[in-house]
Amino acid sequence: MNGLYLVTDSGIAHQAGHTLPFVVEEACRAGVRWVQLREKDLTTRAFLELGVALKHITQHYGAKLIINDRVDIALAVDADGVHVGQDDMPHQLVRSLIGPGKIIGLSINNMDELKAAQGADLDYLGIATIFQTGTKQDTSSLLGLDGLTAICQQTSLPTFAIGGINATNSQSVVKAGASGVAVVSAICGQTSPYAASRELIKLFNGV
Ligand code: TZP
Ligand code: MG
Repeated sequence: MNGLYLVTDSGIAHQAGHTLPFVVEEACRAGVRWVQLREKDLTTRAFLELGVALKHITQHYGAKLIINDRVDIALAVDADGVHVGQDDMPHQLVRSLIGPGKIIGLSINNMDELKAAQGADLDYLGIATIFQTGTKQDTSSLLGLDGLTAICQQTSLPTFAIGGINATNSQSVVKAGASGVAVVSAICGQTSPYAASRELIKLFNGV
């Protein structure tokens, strides 16, 4: 499985003229096998409906569907897992709710948060924020490639780097030690999410 992780933002998809299910279908068709439904401005009902739609698409392509923040939605759509940040439901509680067979990802913004997560029952770490991004307003301070390397060297968990990653810099991120790259605008905001995904996968495989 390649290490490209699509994190959704339906606002960015709409600005580019796409529905979110279209973006996810095109990305999966191109080979993306990790999809995170991350929506901050939707009602519970709309979030759920998108979750159901994305579950059908990801299941068809054999891609993992991870739900950001919302354990209830993950359970309701039988997603593959949940991604939480430092201010969300504690990952131990997420595990007790979703069970041992599901995936849990945790966002890590610095070395202290990494230390706190050492030995935890997690499946991967999201490492934020690597580069400047217009997608998320309240980002942590930028790690850059050196900060990313320092964190990746201290964990044996798979790591997905996120924040400002695109076709120009993705290979440097993998070379810095990340096992995968997570992107929002580099797929959701592109004229062709299919072509953008193909290019990112090609670059990933070429490292
Ligand atoms: N967490 C840290 S930065 C970010 C998230 C969800 C947004 C990344 O978006 P983009 O468009 O890939 O820079
Ligand atoms: Mg969160």
